[in-house]
Amino acid sequence: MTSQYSAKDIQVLEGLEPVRKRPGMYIGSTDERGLHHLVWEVLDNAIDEAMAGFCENIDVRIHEDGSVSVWDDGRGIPVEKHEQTGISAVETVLTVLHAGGKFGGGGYKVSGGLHGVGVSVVNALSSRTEVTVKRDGGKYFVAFESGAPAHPLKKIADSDKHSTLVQFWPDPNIFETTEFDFDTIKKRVRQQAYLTKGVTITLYDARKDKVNAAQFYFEGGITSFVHHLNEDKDRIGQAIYFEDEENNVSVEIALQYTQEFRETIFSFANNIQTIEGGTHLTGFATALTRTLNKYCRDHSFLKEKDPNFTSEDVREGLTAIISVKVRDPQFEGQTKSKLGNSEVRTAVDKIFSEKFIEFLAENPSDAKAIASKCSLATKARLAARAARDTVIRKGALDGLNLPGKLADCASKDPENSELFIVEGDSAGGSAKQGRDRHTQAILPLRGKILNTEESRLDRMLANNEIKSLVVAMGTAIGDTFELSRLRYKKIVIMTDADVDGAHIRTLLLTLFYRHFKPLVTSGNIFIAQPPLYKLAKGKEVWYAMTDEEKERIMKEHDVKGENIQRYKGLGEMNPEQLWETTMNPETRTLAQVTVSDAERADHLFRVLMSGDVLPRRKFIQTHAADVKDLDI
Ligand code: 0RA
Repeated sequence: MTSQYSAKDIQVLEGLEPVRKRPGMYIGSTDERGLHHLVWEVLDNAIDEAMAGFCENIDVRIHEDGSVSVWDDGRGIPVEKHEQTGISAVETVLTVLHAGGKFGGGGYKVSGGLHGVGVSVVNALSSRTEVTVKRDGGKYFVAFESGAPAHPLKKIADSDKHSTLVQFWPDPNIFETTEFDFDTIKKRVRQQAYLTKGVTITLYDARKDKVNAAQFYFEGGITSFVHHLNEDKDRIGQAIYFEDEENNVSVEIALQYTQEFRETIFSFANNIQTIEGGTHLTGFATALTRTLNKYCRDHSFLKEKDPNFTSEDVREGLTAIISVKVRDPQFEGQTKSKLGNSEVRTAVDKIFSEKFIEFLAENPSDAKAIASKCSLATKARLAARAARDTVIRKGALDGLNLPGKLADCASKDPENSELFIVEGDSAGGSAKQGRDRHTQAILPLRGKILNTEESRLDRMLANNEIKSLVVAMGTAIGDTFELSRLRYKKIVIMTDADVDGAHIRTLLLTLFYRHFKPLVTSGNIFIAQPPLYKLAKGKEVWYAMTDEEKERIMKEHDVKGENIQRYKGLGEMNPEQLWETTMNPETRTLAQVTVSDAERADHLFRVLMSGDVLPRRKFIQTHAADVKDLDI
């Protein structure tokens, strides 16, 4: 496909200096997440080579010294001289920002756009990087230190093989931690193996006391992924797989229904997970709804009097993977993880509806089981809405009056307004006194706001604490939810650093995740980071967020034991301290809540909030009369 592809295709854009100055701009952060980003970047390059059809094996290794290498048996990064830079292509790729050869359109058919910051970023953020390439009859070696050439490219042996090996030592001056996590990498490797049919990825951990290995090869690609996700679920019919290409968009979809209430749908564009969805997901959802409605009408599973299934109804219990490959992916949204290409919507819609209707026609018993599941979902939805309407009619969200406990801010501009949800009345009192009245509102929540069984919407709204929160936020809830009515741009959860605090935080996060998800995806939800310790010496005061920080301050400033106070709760801080350490926008740290890993979040909430499923099942059983008369 790319036989004339050579060094000249590689476009030279910028130098590496900005990367070391502002690493966050390129890899998001310098914490554990940012650190692993380096691995994703190097792995993505090898995966690209596999997607292009040139590589079958990839080995990822965590070495004994903590460095990481990725080896692949692809074509090898070109080693000939690059015309624009006068240095070899491989050195260009490693030292010039955005020189991956992915930007000229002459290289790979597709490549990851989101993580595609280029391997030069990895080089820039590593104290050492070594690259060994086998191709063109030779074995070549080149090394860099802090991004700068340390060992020029040299042929060190003859070889008739072709492969690329990139090994890097993350720079401890840049990263807060340089310790890689086997399970994090394993999860990623598994996911990439699912998405890249036929590639074998092996992962080794050679670190002392951590020796471990895993290998992934999925003949079935994303169908295997669906099987894996549904392992412990009660499945409906077989797993279905469709694959086709339309308008230069290649589309793969695997799906299977289950008896679950929740949907598990993951979408990918060029092997990058698109947490915020996008055009591939809307194309799929529209086609799924339309096709099932048509099929069920034509086969009288939907009677004349029945309303159509909603998109929600047909997704209940559905496990699906939608994976598209596009030449020029446009990533949008808050976290740049939403696919924007409009041609993808039509391609997915067309391919899926054609193949799915064919499948339903050829597999009537699966079709009937799916229709039955959708009808059940509709009944449950209507019953739940009736229950909620009753609550609302009874005045749950009555009076547009703001709750009495809310100490609102003076500003009416959401852009500069913040709502602090504070645990307990005493901390609430300190927060009210310490805050910036102009921009910061305080809503104290008393005690356990909810128990886990009460996360159903109508019961939630019957809870005064939640009701206050919903009214204060201004967005309403359920079908009437509107993000644009949010009264505060930032909603900050401020709880104690103890078990109760963690519980309340989890409950609130569940509430936001389940019923106000747009607030999470739009980045409106934050968690305050109050200090754990106060250290004092004479008139000087320091605050420490972690034990490590406390130790460091103790050593650096020679603070004796009795001058260290451990904060057990927010209530122990006076208003000035609370302001200074936790609320003052100039000095505080806020952790932004993102649904960065939808699968993990879903799992966490499911495990912690397993009460969510039970009451709903009970609820449906209560309405069994409605459900039983399904004559299918
Ligand atoms: C540019 C062009 C060619 C291959 C590669 C890059 C390449 C990059 C990486 C990164 C990790 N593994 C890799 N394998 C290959 C193709 C050059 C040709 O036509 O032979």
